[in-house]
Amino acid sequence: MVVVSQPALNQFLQIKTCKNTTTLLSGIPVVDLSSPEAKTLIVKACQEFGFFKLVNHGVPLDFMANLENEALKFFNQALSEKDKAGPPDPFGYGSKRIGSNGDMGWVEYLLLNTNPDIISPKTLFIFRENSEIFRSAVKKYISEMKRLCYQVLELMADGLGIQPRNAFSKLLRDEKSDCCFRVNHYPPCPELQAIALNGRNLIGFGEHTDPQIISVLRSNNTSGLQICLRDGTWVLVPPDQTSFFINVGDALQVMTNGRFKSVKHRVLSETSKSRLSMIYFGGPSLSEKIVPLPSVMSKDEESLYKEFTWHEYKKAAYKSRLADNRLSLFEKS
Ligand code: GA4
Repeated sequence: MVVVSQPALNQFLQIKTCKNTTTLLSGIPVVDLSSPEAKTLIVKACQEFGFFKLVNHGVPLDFMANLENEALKFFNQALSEKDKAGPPDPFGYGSKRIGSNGDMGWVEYLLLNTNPDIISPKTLFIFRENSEIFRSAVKKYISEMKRLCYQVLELMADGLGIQPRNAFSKLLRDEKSDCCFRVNHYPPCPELQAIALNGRNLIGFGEHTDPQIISVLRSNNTSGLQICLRDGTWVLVPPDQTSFFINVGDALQVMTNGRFKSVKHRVLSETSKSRLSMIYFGGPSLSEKIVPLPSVMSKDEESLYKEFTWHEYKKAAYKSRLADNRLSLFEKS
């Protein structure tokens, strides 16, 4: 007989389940960063899916593996140790609660801000209390993520015929850019799955779009990530620990006046294997106005959105629930 403690069961019952889809995204767009076709394929993928897989990216595989190992060491500690880096404000260690408006998921995480000038006390605490090896693995990984984002954003601008080609990337290069880094650990849940789920899956991280410009995700080889196609179908994204998955965020949707789609995605928990993902979110500085770039727009085209700053958008995002359509607040009627 499977015995599950009452507190574990209570926490589990607060987390939603959903029916898993069996569709495997066979036609997932794959972009080889070293190919001359990259910019064309990136634009096509961002228009159709807001999502693509990036291969031949040049990020050393051992940077990815080292950080994964260090993160697992953190998550394998006793809860009382991890809780010293929480509760998230939104940075720090969090477990099951996502944001502060009642969203829950079968996940524990570390959220760090990455700008050394505006580093949060919780982020500093995590680095102080954990090994120098962890700190340096995060640092190396993040500098690769920055480089990758600049390169991808410049290819996007090139592909869209935008001048100058750093029109997007300069927002992340800004010394006040508001970028953050998240490590999500989805523990396995075999007992709970067996007793109560009846073929449904626990939601690890509920459906949402990312508010920023761009997100770069890397996971271990455990599946769980799903994206929502434009017709509303959910499809599984087969994991690939050597590649990155790029998401268009809400801000990039606005800056391209809706040409690029910010992709709705979610993670459903696996029953038997733990999933570890690391996501770098590239956002502009708080004072940046998020408006369609003039060189994207055709003659007489009007912005689909009211003007807003990244600070205003972020404030609205933090008042919203994960699944809310945050951009609808800023759409012109
Ligand atoms: C989704 C993307 C990033 O993980 C994140 C998340 C943030 C958080 O976990 O603190 C939010 C979520 C995310 C959007 C709506 C709000 C804020 C949780 C939540 C319910 C760090 C981000 O920037 O926005």
